[in-house]
Amino acid sequence: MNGAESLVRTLVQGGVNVCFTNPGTSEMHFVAALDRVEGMNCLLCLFEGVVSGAADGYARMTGKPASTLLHLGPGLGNAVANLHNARKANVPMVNIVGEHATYHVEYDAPLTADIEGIARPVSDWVKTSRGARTVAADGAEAIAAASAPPGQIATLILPANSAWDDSEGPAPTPVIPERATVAEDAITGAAEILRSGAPTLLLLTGQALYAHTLDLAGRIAAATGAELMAQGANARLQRGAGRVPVNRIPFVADQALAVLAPYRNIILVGAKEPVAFFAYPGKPSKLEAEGCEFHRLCELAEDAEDALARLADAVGAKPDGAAVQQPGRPDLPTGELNSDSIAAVLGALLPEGAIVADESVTTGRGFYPLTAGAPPHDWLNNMGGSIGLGMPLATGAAVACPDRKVICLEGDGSGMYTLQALWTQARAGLDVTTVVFANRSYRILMGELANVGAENPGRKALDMLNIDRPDLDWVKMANGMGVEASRVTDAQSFCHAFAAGLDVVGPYLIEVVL
Ligand SMILES: Cc1ncc(C[n+]2csc(CCOP(=O)(O)OP(=O)(O)O)c2C)c(N)n1
Repeated sequence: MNGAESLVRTLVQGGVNVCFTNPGTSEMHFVAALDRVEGMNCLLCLFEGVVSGAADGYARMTGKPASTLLHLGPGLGNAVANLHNARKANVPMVNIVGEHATYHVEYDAPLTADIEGIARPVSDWVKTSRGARTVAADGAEAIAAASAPPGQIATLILPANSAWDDSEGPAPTPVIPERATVAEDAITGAAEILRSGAPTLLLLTGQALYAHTLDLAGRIAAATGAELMAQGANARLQRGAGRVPVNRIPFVADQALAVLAPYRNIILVGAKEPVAFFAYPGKPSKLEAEGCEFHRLCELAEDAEDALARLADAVGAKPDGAAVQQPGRPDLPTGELNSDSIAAVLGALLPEGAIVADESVTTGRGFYPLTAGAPPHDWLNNMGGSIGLGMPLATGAAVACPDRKVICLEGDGSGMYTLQALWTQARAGLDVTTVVFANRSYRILMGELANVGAENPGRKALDMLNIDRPDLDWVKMANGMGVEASRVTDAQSFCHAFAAGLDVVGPYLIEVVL
């Protein structure tokens, strides 16, 4: 057995049984090994940003790492933006990056690059295999590193000769570390604050936004009068009818300051202290009201479910005490297409168990209220702010959950970065309905221009913010990658197209012209 096969067997035995790939010559032995080893589902992606974004979506929905297969420094480089997003989402991921044979590196062949240097800023763990006899053990170490709570990016660099030389077979499955439980001090401290009667917010993210954990937070809120809120962006938020409702901190810094203003105490449950997305002249970076104090119940890597359960006991929260979202769907709208009418269509038709990959940028800012009473669903955000995640994220979520409908809400500007994901969706028959908000602009940046104080944009500046001339034809682009598609210009036709997309088992795209 060669090193590549020992690595693939180690991955499969270690529970890593999906690989998103874009290979080259140096990865040929890994690719060949895929045919000899049962149990690895391999999906080709036509750009590496799709590879890394899909692995992120897969990990968010399964809690375990997918592997990626990338071609030397440039292939890894193409994957970097969505690796950045994945790292901010704290997902587990095992990257396998091919490298020249160890003896070939010194000749500076065209693809020679500082792979470790490219990997380090977007990885929590980086290792170059030293040879075929240790590559399986390195793979096992990578799985353990990726799986360390709350989830890490592990990048294993695989020189071609460590793939083709003889190995000693697969390495044993590593021990996956458990989440640590929080010390009693954190529980008693939080309970004391909650009993003080001062206006208090529980700010949640990570595990705390999974339905059963959220229920504990809801019980604490009901018992103490505290309120709940989620971070502005979250890896996976479980919401809908019958679940404890939570809103997110708004993106716009002034709005965020306003919603946080009433609280005297903010208890962080996995969440970070909130900061503005950017600095703006004359505005604070930290989103904190005067006199508000932050307290930490648990870190993201710690066991939020255990911490909230203990806190619920400490404050005497009743079982079944949480206030949950009542079911309710808006009426199907007619007339103009805008953020509200789109939200109404989503709220009216969102199927039970849907997974929403949200990169809707400005169009989607108001989608939460009208979708709150839809049947239970999961909502995934871009955590790293690097656009071009939505379609890959949806692709990975669909691979993870083949029995659930995935809905990708996508800005047209963001969508253009990684639309190759549509081809992978078509090839694998993935059940994704993509809605592209074709406002023909980088609308968010129009607002940012004013927010940073750059006034009176002229023709040249506006040309950098509009993506018209020519208008993008999303129907043709989707069709060209094997995905059925339609274009809508009013709310009623969006209702029909969205319903049609949901009926298709497989990918479908709707261009919503705004
Ligand atoms: C990788 C990367 N490049 C550029 C940006 C800057 N940027 C932020 S939002 C945006 C445009 C988003 O346009 P679109 O998806 O159409 O949404 P809209 O603003 O129109 O709602 C750009 C270019 C970014 N965040 N990430």
